Amino acid sequence: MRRVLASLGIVATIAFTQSAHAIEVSGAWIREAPPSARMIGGFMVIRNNSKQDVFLVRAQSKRVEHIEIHRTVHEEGMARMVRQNEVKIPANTSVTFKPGDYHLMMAAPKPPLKAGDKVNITLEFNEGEKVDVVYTVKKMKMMNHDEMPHHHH
Ligand SMILES: [Cu+2]
Repeated sequence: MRRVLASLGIVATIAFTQSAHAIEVSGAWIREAPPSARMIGGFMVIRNNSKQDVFLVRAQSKRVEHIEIHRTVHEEGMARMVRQNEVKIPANTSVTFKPGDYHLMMAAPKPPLKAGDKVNITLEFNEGEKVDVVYTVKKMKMMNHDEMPHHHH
């Protein structure tokens, strides 16, 4: 009995820590890609409710591999994707990851993800903060820059 109560205490503590989080992630989705696609894009809105700037430094998942943080940049009419070591989320501000801008880029898993699938990705911020996010796979018929060849550094 004592052991059960102790376990419940731990659960309650974790729940409290998460609800007190200064970082909120919403609208998380991954674009459904054709089976031949090697890379897929992930998108979301990251809100920083704190008074300090935070930096997204890493994304990890058990379901998808090689997640990189990218930004599509436009130079002289050409779009290319540039890997980001970090993305600043200024204090009391939201940053939107969307097609043609900041995005997560990851290896397309086999078998391919289908619309409606859920993918857990952990976003890691500076100072060790981690936020677990559920991404929903959705269809999007629009052409965008995520399908362009990668720029490697
Ligand atoms: Cu990319």
